[in-house]
Amino acid sequence: MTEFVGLERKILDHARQDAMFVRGTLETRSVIMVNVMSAPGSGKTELLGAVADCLRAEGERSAVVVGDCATEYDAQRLLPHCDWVRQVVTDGVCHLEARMLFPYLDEIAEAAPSYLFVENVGNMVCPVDFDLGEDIRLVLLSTTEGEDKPAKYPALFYAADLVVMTKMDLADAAGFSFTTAMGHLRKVNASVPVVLTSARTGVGIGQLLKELRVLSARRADAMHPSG
Ligand SMILES: Nc1nc2c(ncn2[C@@H]2O[C@H](COP(=O)(O)OP(=O)(O)OP(=O)(O)O)[C@@H](O)[C@H]2O)c(=O)[nH]1
Ligand SMILES: [Mg+2]
Repeated sequence: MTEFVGLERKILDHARQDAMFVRGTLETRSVIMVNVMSAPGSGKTELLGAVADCLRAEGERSAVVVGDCATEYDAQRLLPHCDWVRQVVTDGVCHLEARMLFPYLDEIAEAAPSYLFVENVGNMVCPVDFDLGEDIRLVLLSTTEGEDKPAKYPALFYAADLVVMTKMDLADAAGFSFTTAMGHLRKVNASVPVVLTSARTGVGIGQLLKELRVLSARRADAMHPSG
């Protein structure tokens, strides 16, 4: 048992150091990293395409690393929208880890995006335990998956810096109750900002970008309090 605990601590220490390395590297390049986490199919890729379009329209560059157990489908979908995209195929692993980003850090720096979005593997349990070196944790809840997800997966919603309710265009058809969902969310995270979006209609995408900018500025102030 003692040996197991020792080994677990060593693994976690390594993971923490890896995350610190990623964070430090991106910070020196003024790249804000957003770790995007949610259930499979809740709309991460579609949302990131819409956000990247919005950034491009405002003259800013975006980069995405997308993790999936198998296929490069999501990277192919994002290519027309983003300035730099890479797919990490995890071969069945249910989350991304900071060290998986190491091979791409030089390329990301060269691409000079204002935002690096990391679309984690679709999963509401495992990704939250792994710090990737991100500045912002973005968590999605889609109108088609049920209002109770914050209650069922509290660790994920507790860790969120920003929650996005996606597929609002389907809310009525799915019988989604915003009030019920907010009730569940507020029990696990009383203050996290919430944005309602539809990647199909474009509703809320500008607001999401605004919230990301507020969080980025707050993060920069925390890192350099005097500046
Ligand atoms: N109507 C509607 N459909 C959406 C919206 N966002 C995503 N979808 C659809 O929902 C499905 C899943 O969306 P994805 O963006 O692939 O979801 P994901 O979270 O990236 O999925 P994984 O990468 O498999 O975890 C696709 O068919 C999308 O076209 C939305 O805002 N409205
Ligand atoms: Mg996806």
